Amino acid sequence: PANDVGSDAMTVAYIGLGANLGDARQTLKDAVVCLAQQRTISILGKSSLYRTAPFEAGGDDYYNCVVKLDTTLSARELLALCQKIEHHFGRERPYRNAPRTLDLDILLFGTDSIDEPDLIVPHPRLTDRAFALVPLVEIEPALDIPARGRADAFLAAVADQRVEKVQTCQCPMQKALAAGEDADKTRCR
Ligand code: A4P
Ligand code: MG
Repeated sequence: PANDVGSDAMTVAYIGLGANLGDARQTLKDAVVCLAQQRTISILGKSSLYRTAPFEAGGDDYYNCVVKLDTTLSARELLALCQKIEHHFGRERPYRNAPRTLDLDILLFGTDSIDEPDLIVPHPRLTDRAFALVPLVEIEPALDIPARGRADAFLAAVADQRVEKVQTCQCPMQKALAAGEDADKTRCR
């Protein structure tokens, strides 16, 4: 429609979601639904949910995941949307890296390299952090990070950071997978 925000050009972007306050698992699921309901966004993929050790931060374990999406928004519009969604989930910012109900970071926006005071893409700390890198490589094993190269090349350096997949799907396909059936036929998140 003519009154949609953004242009008609679509960009593939990756968003990292994190939470460690309240019902963090449920918050991440709801936030993915929230993104999917935007007219300007189509979800193309979602990683497993991961339980992760707080990195350079205190508080409880985090839950993290990554979504791949197609959007007509500009990077700046996508950032504004992410911040609006964080706000709706009750995000407060008492100090940097404070525990949070929901954090949405733009990890990649197409092949763009953006370096502005309030928006840096690719996310500057993406390759140092298992909680972002592991789910990203799960959904895109052959991913190239603009100006940095293959994403999976950075995995070894973050292998000491605790991240564990959480089984969220209780459907029959997941049970079949657990029972050892062909993973490709039973893939389910
Ligand atoms: N900003 C700049 N670039 C971006 C981008 N690509 N995506 C600016 C999103 N925002 C970007 O973010 C601060 C400012 O970053 C924003 O105003 C935006 O304009 P924020 O979300 O308000 O504050 P923050 O999250 O406390 O700081 P920051 O620097 O974003 O922290 P991080 O890097 O997000 O790290 N450990 C585990 N296990 N899991 C986690 O999810 N998260 C953090 C936060 C620390 N440790 C963690 C986790
Ligand atoms: Mg953030």
